[in-house]
Amino acid sequence: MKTLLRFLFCLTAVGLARAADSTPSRPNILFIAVDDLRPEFGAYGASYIKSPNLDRIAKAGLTFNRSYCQQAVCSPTRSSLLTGTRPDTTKVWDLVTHFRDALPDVVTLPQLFKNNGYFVQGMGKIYHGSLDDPQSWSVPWGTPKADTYALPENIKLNERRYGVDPDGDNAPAAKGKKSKATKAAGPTVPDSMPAAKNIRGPAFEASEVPDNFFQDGKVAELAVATLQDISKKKEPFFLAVGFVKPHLPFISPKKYWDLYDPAKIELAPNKYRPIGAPDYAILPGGELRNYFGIPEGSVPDDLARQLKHGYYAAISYMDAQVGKVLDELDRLDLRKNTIVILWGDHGWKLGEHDAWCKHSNSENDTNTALLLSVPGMKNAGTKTNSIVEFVDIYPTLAELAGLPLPKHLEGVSFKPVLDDPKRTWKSAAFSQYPRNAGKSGMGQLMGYAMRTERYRLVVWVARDDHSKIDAIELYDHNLDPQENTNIAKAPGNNELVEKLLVQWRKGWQGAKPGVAAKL
Ligand SMILES: [Ca+2]
Repeated sequence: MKTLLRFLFCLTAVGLARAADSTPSRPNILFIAVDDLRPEFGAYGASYIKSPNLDRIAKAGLTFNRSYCQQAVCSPTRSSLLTGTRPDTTKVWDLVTHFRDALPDVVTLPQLFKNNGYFVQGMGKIYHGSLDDPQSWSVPWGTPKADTYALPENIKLNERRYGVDPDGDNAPAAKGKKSKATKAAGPTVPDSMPAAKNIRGPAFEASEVPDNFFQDGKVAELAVATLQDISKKKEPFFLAVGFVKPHLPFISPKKYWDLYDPAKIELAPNKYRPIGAPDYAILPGGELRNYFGIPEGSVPDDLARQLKHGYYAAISYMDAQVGKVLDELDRLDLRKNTIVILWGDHGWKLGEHDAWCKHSNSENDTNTALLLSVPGMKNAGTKTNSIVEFVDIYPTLAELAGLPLPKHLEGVSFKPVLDDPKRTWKSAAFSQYPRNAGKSGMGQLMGYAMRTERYRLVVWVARDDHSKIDAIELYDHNLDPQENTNIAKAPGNNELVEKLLVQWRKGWQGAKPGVAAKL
């Protein structure tokens, strides 16, 4: 009898051990969002920008050269990424609409993790402004308050501001409240808002203050403290940490400003609008002109150099804060079971096309920074040219964590690209941007962009009738990577445009891996 009992006990013990083996612990997720960071820093080959900590993530992960956001401005791109759907589904084309208006029951990316047993916490800029989503978090989202400027004269200048969204996107001061006028008129187009010129403080500043004087330093400290706390929990965590630099104003403690020699900062070579593009394709950037001392018209070269200096310094400042969070992850020995993802919410134009902003369908604005590090990945430290979209981040993280994919998703997990960074993937990425009016009295327009491996096609259609085309842009990245000349009407290109239009009409469903022919 004793022998039989011992035998049964052994069987049970083996069975339990097997069960434990077959359900490995789920990975933690460190989800880092960076505001207005374009894919230009160390990991992207721009060694003149000091970003040792972003580069650490790249060294332990994969760097995506062809990652594209779905609409190049804060709330639309974030709403799209975090719901895994595109702007025409979220109906968030502006800075005041919440995605829950159109998608009341959508399960967001952090919410999916919460619903599957994760402890989910968010801090800093994750959703835009005050458009938070309480359902996404296990505990309320929060951000430490901090001053924007450190120098007294700049604080005074900034106190003149009124009636402008705090994000600096030149939108109304709704601050999360919905503007009835805006809702009735359709999407808000940031650059078309009445100009509120020069009402903020300066566009850049360097001051002798500690890192935690500004918001990003405080958010890093909160993230470090939170990691210590949540690492003691039984359940895995999803920690979302949002940094607001290098968004305007380009401000950082002076030690980061001093990393750069202004004489070595190169200015954009293409200080002109794309030749042959419609006037509305690229706007000069009302956002920058909200800041004190920014003149109308082209930005003079000496000011351009100072602005770029400020942007680079702000990247280095943000990078140092990312480093504090990574250090704590290492100190707590969590890295071996934590996926780290870092993304910039869209690109930016630092003088390219004579513009200083995002808000367009151009490569400068839609091509985004994306780094993804998965413990034990075999291709750590490499780059990929496979085309991915921000809507793909949701299914990718869910698949990596072994979570079920909701049906509403409009992206595709790019986990196979992690295993084979050279593989052929999506045949195109799609972005969009609204404009107020076309040249032919067509009323409100939506520009829908399609980026294939070689071309960028942008089709500007009437908002209420997509069969009405106001203008087409076409750029050949093999010959014109800066998108300086629209060749849609160039002699001999009719057939190419028609061919690309066929692919464009198939949209994102037609560009999934293995579906469409490459162009
Ligand atoms: Ca942004």
